[in-house]
Amino acid sequence: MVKMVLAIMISLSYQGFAQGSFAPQAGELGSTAIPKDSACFRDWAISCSVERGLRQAGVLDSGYANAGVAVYATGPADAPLTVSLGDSGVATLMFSAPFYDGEGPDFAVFENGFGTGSDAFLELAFVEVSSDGEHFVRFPAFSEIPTTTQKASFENTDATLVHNLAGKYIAHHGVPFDLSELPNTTVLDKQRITHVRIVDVIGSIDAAYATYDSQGGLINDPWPTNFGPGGFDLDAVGIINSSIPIGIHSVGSKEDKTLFSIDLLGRESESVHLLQYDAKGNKYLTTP
Ligand SMILES: [Ca+2]
Ligand SMILES: [Ca+2]
Repeated sequence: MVKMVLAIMISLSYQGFAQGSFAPQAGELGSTAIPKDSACFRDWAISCSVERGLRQAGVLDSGYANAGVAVYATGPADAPLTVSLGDSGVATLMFSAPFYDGEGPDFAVFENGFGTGSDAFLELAFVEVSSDGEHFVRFPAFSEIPTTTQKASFENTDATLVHNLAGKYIAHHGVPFDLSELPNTTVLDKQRITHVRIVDVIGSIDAAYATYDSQGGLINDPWPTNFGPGGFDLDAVGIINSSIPIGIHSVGSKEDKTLFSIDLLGRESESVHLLQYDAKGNKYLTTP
């Protein structure tokens, strides 16, 4: 009985900390954040194009966000090297190979938020994917951030209040996205995704500039952010369920022999064979 009461008290106090329905910030119990160095990442963006948004939507002479360059969103997560999108700015990324809806999350998006627990500065963005570079389908985003007063330019956000929005987690911690959470549609092949598009959430609760979640609710995000690094700061997109084809990677050389590892299933681990070739390309040793 004592144990049961204790369990209920712990459960109540845990829920007491969490304001919202979703997973908490990186480092907190139950967080879904994926550290950038996780071995689950098999591929990273190889190209990124950016259409910057204004520093402040509705204020034309605010100019465009200009911090960073698009190439900072390619390769592994390495914030502070990020590209700032500005209000409703868009980044479109491509990869070494298509990726697919496998078990669990299929890719993750990295931003440069900072802070700990529920006290973190976060800038949010919608995430969309495409299998033809033309039709993009948006992940159903959820925001429970109260919308009674505008979140100020440097105000913090509790990660438990948002789901399926990039920027939910602090720098060097990826926000996972699972293709199985997308609606089925004939314009998207979930087993062959080729593009990821990131669209900045403006964050204003003024209906003239507001952006909305999948339930039609306003998303209240720090705003205005009228400066060069305004809006979502994209660091990287890491792919988990990549269909990188059979890989042949040089892993070193020994005397006149070159060593390769061959990834026969396009997946890491179990099926790696080590082959050795001489300088003429003749195979002379295979290890299982
Ligand atoms: Ca999946
Ligand atoms: Ca980066």
